[in-house]
Amino acid sequence: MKPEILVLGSVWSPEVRAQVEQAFQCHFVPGIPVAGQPAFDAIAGGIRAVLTTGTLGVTRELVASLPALEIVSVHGVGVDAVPLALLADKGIHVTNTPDVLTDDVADFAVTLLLSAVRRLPLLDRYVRAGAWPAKAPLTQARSLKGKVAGIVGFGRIGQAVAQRLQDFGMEIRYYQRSPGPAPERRSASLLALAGESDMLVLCMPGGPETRHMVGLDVIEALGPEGTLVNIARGSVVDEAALVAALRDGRLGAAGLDVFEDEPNVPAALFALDNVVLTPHVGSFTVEARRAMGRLAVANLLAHFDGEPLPTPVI
Ligand code: 8YV
Repeated sequence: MKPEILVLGSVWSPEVRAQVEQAFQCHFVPGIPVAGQPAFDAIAGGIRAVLTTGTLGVTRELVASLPALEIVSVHGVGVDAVPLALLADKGIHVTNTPDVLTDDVADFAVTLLLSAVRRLPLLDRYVRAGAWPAKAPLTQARSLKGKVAGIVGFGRIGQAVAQRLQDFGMEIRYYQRSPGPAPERRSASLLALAGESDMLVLCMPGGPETRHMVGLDVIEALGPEGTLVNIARGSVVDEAALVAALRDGRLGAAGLDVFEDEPNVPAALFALDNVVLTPHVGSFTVEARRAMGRLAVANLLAHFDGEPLPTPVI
């Protein structure tokens, strides 16, 4: 008998679907199922694994309704949508998909930074609106070269971003709570880093420990000439403070791929020329998503074959 698994979300490629359908008895559900729904209650007792996305994760309630659960495989590097302590207590494994998305996410952080600093969407709108032949005024942008990039969260993705920005001629500084490589580049605090940096790129993990780490004080320390890029999680920024600061010029510009209440983006941002908005697409390339899908499935296969998990979190 094939193990029975829940596959949550609607991001699965035909390749992933074919792989899981071959190895498992699959129940595809677009969102998080809720106990009490007859169709779910009928299968819940037999579910031994959940394959889920980084943003959906699993809820405590879902875990409580799956008595036979052995493993949660997350398609993504961030596991902030998964109650890790609860799952560890129950002896349930959790895996994620690190490394295979690092380069594409780092490329995207640089894309957002350049787009915000050089105001790419504004220039695109300028041309489309016929403002060029009309000689409408256009102000000059700023360079990256010679500026200080502050990286918050100096893990795999943060370091990959740093490497790229160094090649643009930027000076790299960083902050994270734990000591990291190149200690001479680590600022004493996030607030200090924001004061020392022209551009801040957020690469830290989400979750309760980093919630609203970037508040009004950090935003104001970055200042009217500063640029903020967030490819981490919406939860790491006090979004209301960010919107207000962008609106009244206390922060220069921002490039945002993630938001507090995805897919809902504060409507106040839509009217602002100093912000670039994208729909959580850092790893959204054919290559990264293919590799993430394969790794997420490989973790499930290894578990049921009794092999070591390729990329365990717990
Ligand atoms: C995806 C992500 O949006 O890896 C992460 O943590 O946020 C993204 O790559 C998501 O996990 C896709 O399932």
